[in-house]
Amino acid sequence: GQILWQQAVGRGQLVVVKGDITEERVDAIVNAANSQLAHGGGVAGAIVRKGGRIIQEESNRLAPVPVGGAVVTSAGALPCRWVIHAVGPIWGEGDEENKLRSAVRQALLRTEERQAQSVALPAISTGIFGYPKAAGCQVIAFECARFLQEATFVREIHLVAWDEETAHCFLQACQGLA
Ligand code: AR6
Repeated sequence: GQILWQQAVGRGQLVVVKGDITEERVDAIVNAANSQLAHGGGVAGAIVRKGGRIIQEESNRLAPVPVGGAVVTSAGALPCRWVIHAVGPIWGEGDEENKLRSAVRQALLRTEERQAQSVALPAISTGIFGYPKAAGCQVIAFECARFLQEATFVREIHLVAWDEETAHCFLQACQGLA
């Protein structure tokens, strides 16, 4: 994708990218999944269409995943090595901010456990799940920056925006980091 912004955080880099997450040149990409790991629409649909049904088949063996959790499958035909399925909250179910924080953090922990160096995340929960975009992007950017301060293996986190509004929200959130 197109790099919109990049800054050193801790020993790593936080990068805002505009583009399709399935094409990112990173070790792992994060999927915005539901608890059943039934990958229908949105970024999940794109990941399974491009990566192939092995991703859905492995997912079926790992489901259900609690809201705020994250699990790993292989990536099929995608250029990355792993897909990390993070389950964000549906807006309106309650305690959404903490659940989104947890989903991001769990996804990054799964990345670190694989000793992967680079990972790309979409704006989890802010599409079909209805989390307000600006607020959601702020939570995601903050948790990624925090993680980079303490990570051993993870050195590069890409925040990938598919649409213009999300790109703007990720940029605002990153520029507002302390
Ligand atoms: N690359 C990067 N970002 C994308 C892409 C892409 N190829 N496609 C969409 N987005 P969503 P959610 C953005 O709806 O809100 C699925 O059906 C999109 O513009 O994918 O967590 C799952 O199976 C938005 O900014 O995820 C779940 O049931 C962001 O990704 C449910 O949707 C997240 O939108 C999850 O909903």
